[in-house]
Amino acid sequence: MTATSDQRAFTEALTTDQGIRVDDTDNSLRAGARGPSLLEDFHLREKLMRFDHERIPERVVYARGAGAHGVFKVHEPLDEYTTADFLTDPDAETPVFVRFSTAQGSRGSCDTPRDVRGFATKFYTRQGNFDLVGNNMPVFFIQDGIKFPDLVHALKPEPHHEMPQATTAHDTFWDFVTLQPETMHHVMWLMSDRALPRSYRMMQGFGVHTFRLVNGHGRGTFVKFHWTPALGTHSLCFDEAQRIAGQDPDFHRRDLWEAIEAGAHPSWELGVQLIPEEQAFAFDDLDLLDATKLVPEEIVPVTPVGRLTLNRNPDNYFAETEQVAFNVGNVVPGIDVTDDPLLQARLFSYPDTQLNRLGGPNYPQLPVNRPHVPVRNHQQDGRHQQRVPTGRANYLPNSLGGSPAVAGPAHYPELVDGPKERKRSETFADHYGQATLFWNSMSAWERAHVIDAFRFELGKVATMAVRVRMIEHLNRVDHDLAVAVAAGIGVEEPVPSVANHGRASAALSQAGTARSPVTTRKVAVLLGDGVTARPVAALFDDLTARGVTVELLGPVDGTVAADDGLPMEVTRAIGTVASVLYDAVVVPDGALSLAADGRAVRFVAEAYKHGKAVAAAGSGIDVLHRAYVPVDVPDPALILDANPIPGLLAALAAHRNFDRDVSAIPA
Ligand code: HDE
Repeated sequence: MTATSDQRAFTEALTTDQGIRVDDTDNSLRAGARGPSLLEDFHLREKLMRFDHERIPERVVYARGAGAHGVFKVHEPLDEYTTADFLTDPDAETPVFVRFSTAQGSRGSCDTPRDVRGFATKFYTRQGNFDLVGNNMPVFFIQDGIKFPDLVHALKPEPHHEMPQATTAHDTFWDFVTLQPETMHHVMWLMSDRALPRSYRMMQGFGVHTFRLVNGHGRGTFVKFHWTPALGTHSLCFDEAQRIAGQDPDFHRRDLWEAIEAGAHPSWELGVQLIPEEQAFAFDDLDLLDATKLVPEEIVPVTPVGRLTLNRNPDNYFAETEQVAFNVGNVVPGIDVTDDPLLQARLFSYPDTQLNRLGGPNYPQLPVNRPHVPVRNHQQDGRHQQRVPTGRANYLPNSLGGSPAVAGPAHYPELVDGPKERKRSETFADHYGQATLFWNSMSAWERAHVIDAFRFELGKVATMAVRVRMIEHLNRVDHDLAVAVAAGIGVEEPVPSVANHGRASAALSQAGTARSPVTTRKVAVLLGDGVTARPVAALFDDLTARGVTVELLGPVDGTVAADDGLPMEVTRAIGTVASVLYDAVVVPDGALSLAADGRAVRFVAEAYKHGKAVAAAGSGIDVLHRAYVPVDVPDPALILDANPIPGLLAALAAHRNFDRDVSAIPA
């Protein structure tokens, strides 16, 4: 949306909605200065009426989000597979709007609960809008859309008291999960660190379903869409995510906004897994139409085909991020849906929900939803119609007003033949194999986090029978996992049942993510009077030049007196922030007061506990001692060198050291 509409920085006179100038917007019209307000005050009535009607229903799921504008460019023409123009013309710069979101919480909840994240992209192509409405996890809880209301009812706050908010750690969710074992694979993802992204800019996206590409000869190819972030796929740990929820509930939307404002435009590679239609049944242990399964990258590699870059923040949250209306059914020629029963149900649900949310059938006319190509048809009237069609012929065929050509692409002529029946395919029957695959693919620290997450969530479940049922399911995923979780939640150790198949897929682990660019990572430097000026200045200049954000935290706002006798300006007072808002902490030499400052000690202890880079020199090391940081344990992210910059850069690029034993750190 361009800033053509209302400019908030009014330079002209204030008016009512009718364009009438307003003489006073601070005092209502009264019968005498102390008398009652008068009904005839249309300005007062209009102002209050407009205020009273500001809210629209929030999304029934994925209510809390953050959006951004950007562009997509394909690398090489994909015309062997599709006629979609934006995938075949490398010169085309396709505008996009992306909305990231959490799924469970309401609009005013926080950004960092344990949750799946939405990654929805609207491509304004030259052939109309294509919406790729995906998640940051490649599979979904259920196989058939008819279960979606049950799933969402179970995971949302419980209906009698509307608690708890934005979390699955309660009885109804786990009751449902344990009675609907097709959820098992997605639940493994949900209990992993994938549910706690460090940033929207550092998470993968997936179309989840199998879609279909169709080329100029009418040949179809099954496709799975993947987004891979340029900054690597990185996560918070759970303790950190919980603390952030209080420190900065807007953590992810702020992160996205600030990066784009700073010109650090986040980008993702679009990748495709292509599967010829003849190979639809080539996989023994998965059905391409089953959204609870992924196709391991080792079996069908992901081919990078294009780049998405987000380069502009919305002008207005409501007009754009709130009113954007995605629909999985918005597919352009050359892309088609498949018979996945989850996808089929979504085809109904998305446009239906917009009618409720946006109040009528004309929501595609809203600026953020409008295709960037002409819209010509005889759809008419309805609430909030913005267009003024001319002429008398509002039907087809007609001989009185001209007729648009009816020459769109044909639907993919898939052969459909079968009895009408309410039945799941036998090929959807395995609910545990890929849950085991996921578990087998995790590194040691990832497994430890998964066990902790299960213990936390099930530990909040009051109904013992539900806990016991979940252990039975986990026992079919992996016996050791079940034993470890059971031990934490007061459930008897299960006896081994099913043997682990032993297969793994390296692509599923975040431990394998390559070292990432350090741009936009955040480093805190703790200051106090006497701090050594020269190393702090060198660190600041070096890291800032590499695009790292360095903040100097003082005991209070203003300055500290550095060892060179000069005042050193602080970025902000330590009491207004917390270590969880940074990726690393540096405690320089010379600031003797820090070791006696509980806020500094806690800052360091917590950063260490959360696997972050901690660098210290001279008297700064005393703060580490007070924080129980074991300075003698070899640790690539514990940097005690005279020049901490190389170590810090390496640790930031590695994201975190989650291999530390932090069980004894009191934070
Ligand atoms: Fe959605 N989903 N969904 N969903 N979904 C919505 O549409 C629904 C599913 C996803 O930023 C709603 O406009 C059904 C899978 C995202 O605006 C609603 C089913 C995946 C977003 C809806 C699914 C998603 C939504 C709520 C099962 C991952 C946010 C508001 C058949 C691939 C889009 C709205 C945004 C939003 C229904 C399953 C992702 C109610 C019935 C699978 C990212 O229409």
